[in-house]
Amino acid sequence: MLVSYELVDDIGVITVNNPPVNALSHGVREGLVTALATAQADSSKAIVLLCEGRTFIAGADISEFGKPPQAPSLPEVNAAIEGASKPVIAALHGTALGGGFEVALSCHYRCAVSDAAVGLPEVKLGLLPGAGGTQRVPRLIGVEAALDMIASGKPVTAAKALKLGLIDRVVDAPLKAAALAYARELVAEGAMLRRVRDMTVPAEDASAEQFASWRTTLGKRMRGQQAPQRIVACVEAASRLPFDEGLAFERGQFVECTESEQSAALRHIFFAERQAPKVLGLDPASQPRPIQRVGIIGGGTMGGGIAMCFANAGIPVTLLELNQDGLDRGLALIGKNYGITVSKGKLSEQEAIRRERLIRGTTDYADLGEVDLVIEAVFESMEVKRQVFARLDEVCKPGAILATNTSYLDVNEIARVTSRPQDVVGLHFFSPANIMRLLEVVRADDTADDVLATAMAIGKRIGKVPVLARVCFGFIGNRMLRQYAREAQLCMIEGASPEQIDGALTGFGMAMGPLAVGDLAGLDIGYKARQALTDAQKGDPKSYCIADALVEMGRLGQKSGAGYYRYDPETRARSVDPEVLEVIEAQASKHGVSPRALSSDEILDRHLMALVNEGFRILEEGIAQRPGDIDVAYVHGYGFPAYQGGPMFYAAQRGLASVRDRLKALQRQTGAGYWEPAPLLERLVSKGKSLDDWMAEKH
Ligand code: 3H9
Repeated sequence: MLVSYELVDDIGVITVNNPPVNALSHGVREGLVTALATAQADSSKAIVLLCEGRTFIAGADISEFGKPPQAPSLPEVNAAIEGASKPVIAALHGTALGGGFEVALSCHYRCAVSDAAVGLPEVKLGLLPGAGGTQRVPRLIGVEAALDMIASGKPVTAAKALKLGLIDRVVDAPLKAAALAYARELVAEGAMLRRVRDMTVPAEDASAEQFASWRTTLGKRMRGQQAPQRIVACVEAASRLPFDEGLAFERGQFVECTESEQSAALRHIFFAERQAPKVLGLDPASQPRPIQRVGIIGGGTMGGGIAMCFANAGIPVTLLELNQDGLDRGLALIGKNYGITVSKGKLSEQEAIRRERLIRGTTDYADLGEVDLVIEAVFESMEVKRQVFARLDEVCKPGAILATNTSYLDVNEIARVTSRPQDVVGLHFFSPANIMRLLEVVRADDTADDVLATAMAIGKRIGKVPVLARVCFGFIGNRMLRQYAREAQLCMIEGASPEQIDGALTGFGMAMGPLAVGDLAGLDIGYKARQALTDAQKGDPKSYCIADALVEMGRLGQKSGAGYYRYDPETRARSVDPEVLEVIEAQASKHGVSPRALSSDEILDRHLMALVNEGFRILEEGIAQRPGDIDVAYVHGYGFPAYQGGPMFYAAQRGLASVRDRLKALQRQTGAGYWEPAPLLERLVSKGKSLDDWMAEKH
C-alpha cells in the first residue's frame, strides 16, 4: 500500500511507502487525500505524516511530467492538508525535497531528525516549486532567504532549517515516537492550526530594487536559463498578491516550465546520470570489491586532484612520486588547493587538515602493496605507462584494481603488460579532477565484471558521474572533442575571429568557448601531441596551422600570457589580440583560403554537427552504451549546458532527418569525408526510427 493510516491512541498516523524515494506519484497523492479524510473523521486529535524507507517524500514523480495530469493535483492535496481541522505534523527524515517539502510546508507543524535536510531543487530540473513552495517559503523566512534557497535549489540541513524557521523542532530518532510525542504536546497545549497561507511576507526585503537585483544576479549566475527568472517572479507575486492569487500565478509559471525544452533537457540529464553507472549485460552476481585505501601514481595537477577526490570522501590515499622533490611539490599543491577552498569559506580549516592528512606521500612502490585500487596519472606516453604497470604488477596485492587515467592511449595494451589484465581498467578523470564530475570508466577487452562494478561504485562514492566507455582513441569525450576542435580551427581560417567563435558557443550555453578552453589547457599540449603524428594522422593542415603558428611564436595560452587571446598578467582578464588576427590572415593566405563573414549560427551549427555525427559513430561501434551516456559525458566533462540536454538529446530534439540533411549539405559544400552522415544516423532516418527505438531494439 502506497499510503496507510493507523490510529495510535489519539493520534492519527499517515505513512507513505513508495520506494525508493517516496515520490508523489498519482497513487500517493490519491492515498494522502483518502488517509486525510479518514483521519478527519475519526477520534484522532492530531495527525502525523511520515514516510517509510530511506527518506521523507523527495518530490513529485519526475517521470510523470510531460504526461497528462491526473487528479488530485499536488496543490489540491496540499490544500486539503492545510485546511484540515486538526493539527497536521510532518515528521521528516532523509531529504524532504521539492513537492515533498511543499507537502510538509502545508502541514501546520514540522519536526525533523537532525540528519534530515529540506530543499526545493526544482530549478535544477528547469522547474520551479509548483505546489506552493514559492508562496509559503517567503512567508516563513522572508524574500531574501527564500530566493537564496529556491533559486539555488540547494538543500538546507535540519539545524539551519530550524534556525531559519522552516521547521519547528529537531527531534531525536526514532522519528515516529518523537513525532507522536510532539503531536501529543501540541494537543495538550491546545496549539492552533498554524497555516502558512495566513501569514504575510515580511515587507522589509521585498522592494522592487531587491527583485531587480536578484534578476540581474541570476541572469549572470544561471545564464540562459528561464526557471530562475520565473522563480523571482513567483516570489515577487508572494510579496504582492493574496495567497490564492499568488498560488495561481505560481501554477501558471510551473506548467509553462514543465512544457519547456529546458526542463525536458534537464529531466533527461537527471535520469541519464542515474542510468549511466549501470553497465548493460554485467553479471548480476558481480559485487564491487571493497576499497579501503587507494594509491595514486603521479603527484602532478591531475594526480593531486584525484588524490583530493578520495580524501574528500574520507578514503586514505598513498601518493607516489618518483623523487622527493616531485613529491614535495605535489603535496604542496594539494595543500595550496585546500587552502584556497578554506579561504573561500567552503571548508573549515579543521576539515581541510583532516582531509590533507588522509594523503600520505611516498617515493617507494613497495608502499603500494596494501592498496585496493591504484590509479596511474603519469605522463601520457605508452612507454612510461607500460613501465608503471609492470612495476604495479610486481608490488600490488592480488585482487587490487590497477587503473590508468590515460586520456587517449590503448588500455588493452597497458593491461597486457601485467599478469592480471582482468584487474585493469581505465579511470579517466577530467581536469580539475577534484571539481569536474565526469569519470570515464574504460572497459578493456579483459576487464572483469566485478572490476567494472567496483569502478562504478567507487566513482559514485567520490561524487562523480561514472560513464562507461570502450577502448578507442580518445574514448567518448575526447574522440568527439577532436571533431569539435577541428571546426573551431576551420571557422577561424575561414574568417571568424576567436571571440566570435567562442561567443557563438557560450551564447548556446557552453561554459567556455573552444579557443578559450585551448588557452586554459595550454596550446603546447596539442602541439606536442601533433608532433608525434604522421601528416596523414594530423589531417588537413588548415585544421591546426593557426594553433601551430601561435605555439611557435611562444603563445602557449594563459600560462604564457597569450594564446588565442591576450591575458592580463595580474587579473588574467582576456582581451582580443590584433596579432592573432594577423596570424589567422597570414595562415589563410598561405593555405589559399579567402576570408568570408561567418554567421554565429553557422559557427554554432558546425560545432554541434561535428559532435553529433561522431556521437552516432561512437554509439554504433559500442564505444558508448547509450545516447544518454554521451550527453552526461558532455555535460559533466566538457561544459555542455545541461539545459540543452547534451549533443544526442539536441540531435533528437532537432529531428534526426534534419541533422542528416544538414550533414549532407556540409559534405556537399566542403567535400570533406568527415561530414558524411554516420551509418547509424542514415539507417535510423531511412527507417523513420528514433534513438530510443534503436536502444529498445538493441536490448
Ligand atoms: C517537484 O517536486 C515539483 C513540485 O514542486 C511540484 C509538483 C506539482 N521522481 O538519486 P538516486 C529515482 S520536482 C521519480 O540514485 P540517492 C531515481 O531515478 C522534483 N524518480 O538516489 C533512481 O531510480 P533508479 C523535486 C525519482 O539516494 C532512484 O529514485 N525533487 C525521483 O542518491 C534513486 O535515486 C527532486 O528533484 C523523483 N522525484 O538520492 C529530487 N527522485 O534506481 C530528485 C529519485 O531507477 N531526487 N528518483 O535509477 C534526488 O535528488 C535524489 O534522488 C535523492 C536520493 C536525493 C532524493
